[in-house]
Amino acid sequence: MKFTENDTIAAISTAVSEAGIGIIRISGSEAVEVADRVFSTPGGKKKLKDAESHTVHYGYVRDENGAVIDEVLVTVMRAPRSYTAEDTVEISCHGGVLSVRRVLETVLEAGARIAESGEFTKRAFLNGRIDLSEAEAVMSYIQSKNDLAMKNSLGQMRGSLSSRIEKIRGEMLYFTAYIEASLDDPENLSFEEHIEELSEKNRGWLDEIAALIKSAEGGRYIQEGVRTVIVGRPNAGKSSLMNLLLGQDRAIVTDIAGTTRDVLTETVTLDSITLILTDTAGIHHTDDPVEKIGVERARQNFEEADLALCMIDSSLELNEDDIEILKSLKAGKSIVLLNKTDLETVTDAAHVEKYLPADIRIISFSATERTGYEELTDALKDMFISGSVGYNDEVVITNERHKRLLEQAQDSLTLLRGSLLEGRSEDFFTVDLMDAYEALGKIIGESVGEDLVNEIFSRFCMGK
Ligand SMILES: Nc1nc2c(ncn2[C@@H]2O[C@H](COP(=O)(O)OP(=O)(O)OP(=O)(O)O)[C@@H](O)[C@H]2O)c(=O)[nH]1
Ligand SMILES: [Mg+2]
Repeated sequence: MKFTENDTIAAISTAVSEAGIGIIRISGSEAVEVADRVFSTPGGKKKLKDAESHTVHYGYVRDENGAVIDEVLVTVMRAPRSYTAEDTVEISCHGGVLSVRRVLETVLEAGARIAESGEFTKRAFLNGRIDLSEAEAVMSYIQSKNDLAMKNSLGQMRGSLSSRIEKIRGEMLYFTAYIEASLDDPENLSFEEHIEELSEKNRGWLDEIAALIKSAEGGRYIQEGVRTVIVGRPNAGKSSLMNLLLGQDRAIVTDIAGTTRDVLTETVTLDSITLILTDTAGIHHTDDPVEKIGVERARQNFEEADLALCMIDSSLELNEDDIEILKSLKAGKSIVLLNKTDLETVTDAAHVEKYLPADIRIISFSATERTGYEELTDALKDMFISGSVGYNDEVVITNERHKRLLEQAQDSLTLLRGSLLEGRSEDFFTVDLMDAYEALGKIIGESVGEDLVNEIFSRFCMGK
């Protein structure tokens, strides 16, 4: 790839808010010179250009008139042993919003250009220190909402996905080369006797790719969270459940049916599973125009959710609204909570089961007493993360781009399987093998275009 630039860039790499310290990162061929123009040690003699790599220096950043802007520590990291694989200087200053900005401005006046979003990581990629999937994992790592997401992206940052892709690609290349050679020199080399071996390898590749694609399903839950909607008739205790899960009184709870009118969404992480939790208005038939809109919104959220938590008031008989909701619950995407079990039971699991269209878990619950809470979190883990990254070291695909490319490779290898079964000629094999090889290559960033690379890195945050 040839769109490498190494002009010197700079940006604030920490959050811009009042904090203990703020860091300005400078990277590029003139990083050290630029830093030397603004930095001086107390004695004024020491120059960063003479400093060894990976050393820290105390001193001041001064503006062009020599006035001190901040007291700082400067870290020098020389190419290629830095995040970008270029000469890099990091200035740690006092973390005031204004002071950090002033230091950045001074660095820019001294010859650096402001970095674009993700440009440091983009350079690490363009300089070959990390591949594209590893760079993308850096972003997922920063955005992780729970331990599992963090663990998975950390693994991918360190090459857990890349190494699997590279292994398969290496094997593909070996077979392609052998086929090409036998086509060139049919007298001395024959691929005939390797066809069985290729068929077997292809089965292995297909299995491995299918498993990775399958992991993407859980991957979305791990990375982004499970879109969860709390549904039920008015007064069933939906908002009480919302507050219980959030650990704070976020939604209004009253004994008046129809308290919640609009949808309310909050993100919460319970024991390594993240829920994007939506409380809704009680679903029922009403003529009130405001309530009607609320009920409509509730239904729409219910349709689109990954998970419905259906609240049933166990102290009352099931009514039409309950029954309608129970009938519309989907297998694998619903849990029924028999709420208010601290009161005398009128409706039990057997009553509810009659209306369920599938085998759906029913949990005895009390939002006020917190009964059933553990059982609920266990059920959530069973449904959304068991068998994936939490319990073993499998790679989980959390990136849509990776998933699409894996599917492309799968299509090509399926064609290859057909050609092998039908006993077609060998040049058919190489075409499909090479298509699959290229699709997998794009995951790690081989032969991807400049536009795509720019697009991917533009989604990063500033200073990363
Ligand atoms: N005894 C008992 N009361 C509960 C329980 N959960 C909720 N309640 C009470 O039931 C009433 C309704 O609770 P909410 O959480 O507002 O119910 P909701 O489903 O959000 O109601 P709407 O927003 O009106 O649809 C309140 O008085 C709660 O205190 C429970 O487990 N046991
Ligand atoms: Mg409510």
